[in-house]
Amino acid sequence: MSTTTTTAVANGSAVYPVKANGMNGHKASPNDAEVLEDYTGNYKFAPIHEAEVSRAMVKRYFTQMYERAVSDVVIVGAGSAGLSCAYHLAKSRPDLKITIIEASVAPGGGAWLGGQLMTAMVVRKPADRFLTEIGVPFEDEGAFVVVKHAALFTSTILSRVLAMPNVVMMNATAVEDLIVRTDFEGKQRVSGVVTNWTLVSLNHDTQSCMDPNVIVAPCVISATGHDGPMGAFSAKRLVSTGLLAELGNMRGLDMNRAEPAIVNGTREVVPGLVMCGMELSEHDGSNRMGPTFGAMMASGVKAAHEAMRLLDE
Ligand code: 48N
Repeated sequence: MSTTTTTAVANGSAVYPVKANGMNGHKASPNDAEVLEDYTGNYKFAPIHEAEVSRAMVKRYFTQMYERAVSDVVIVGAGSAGLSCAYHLAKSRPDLKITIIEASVAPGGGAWLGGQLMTAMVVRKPADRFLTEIGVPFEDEGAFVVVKHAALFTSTILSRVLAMPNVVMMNATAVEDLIVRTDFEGKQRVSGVVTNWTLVSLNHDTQSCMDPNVIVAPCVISATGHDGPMGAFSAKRLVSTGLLAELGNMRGLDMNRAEPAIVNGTREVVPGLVMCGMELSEHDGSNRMGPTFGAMMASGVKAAHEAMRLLDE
């Protein structure tokens, strides 16, 4: 059924024929209806059928889910470290299929605000070079720089990462386990991640047997932070699976010790798993740095280098 109706448009504007979009396969297109960007009360959209919206989303999401079941790199956590890693890795290796898994609906982790919910973000030099590279303006205070709002960094790095053709991000999706394979020498290697919708992962106590999904990848980068509902996820899982004897547990705040320790400690902590950002402070027992973010950016970049080394082995 496809009918053409005409709609008188008020305020003396011309009358535009608007063709209703029946489900008989007629696809709405802009030339089916004069679309009016008229803010005098006559704003008009091209016609659509609700099912088209659903199909546009479902087709894309599940196609990428199918294609990314085998990825080259999975990055767990889209906070400042994970996103900085994704940016540098995707830019350096556009051939790699990089899949980011982020448990929250809103990616960005703790980098939407500075300290104590205040808005400015402090970044110690030389990490300001990363801000310059991605195009985030800042005020220079000598030994450090200040981004006027942390969200300016996070929204910029997010937009840069999501614009990269080889990057797919699945937010509201949790990594709830690691794929660990044992080779013929008995050596265990992380070979991918186990995923579920975050709302499911957080409700395993309310409904049993809600089994997960998997993504296999020769390299997993874990950047799940030190707090939050699933903070330090991989570090804790390494302990419970016996791949790590015990957690180092993050130590008290010491900016001058913490930031170089996190950057220089960024590494492949077990075969196939690179760890970066504040999750590393829980793994290694290094200090926390508090409301300064340069180490997250530099650690993310180093994790990208570690991943490239690992993949080239
Ligand atoms: O921002 P975070 O928490 O982690 P980082 O390491 O990127 O940045 C840490 C930084 O914000 C600080 O904590 C600052 C520097 N403060 C230091 C201090 O001394 O207090 O991002 C981690 C992301 C979050 O978005 C989580 O939702 C996500 O990881 N996440 C997960 N995503 C998927 N699966 C999981 N299991 C999971 N766990 C956490």
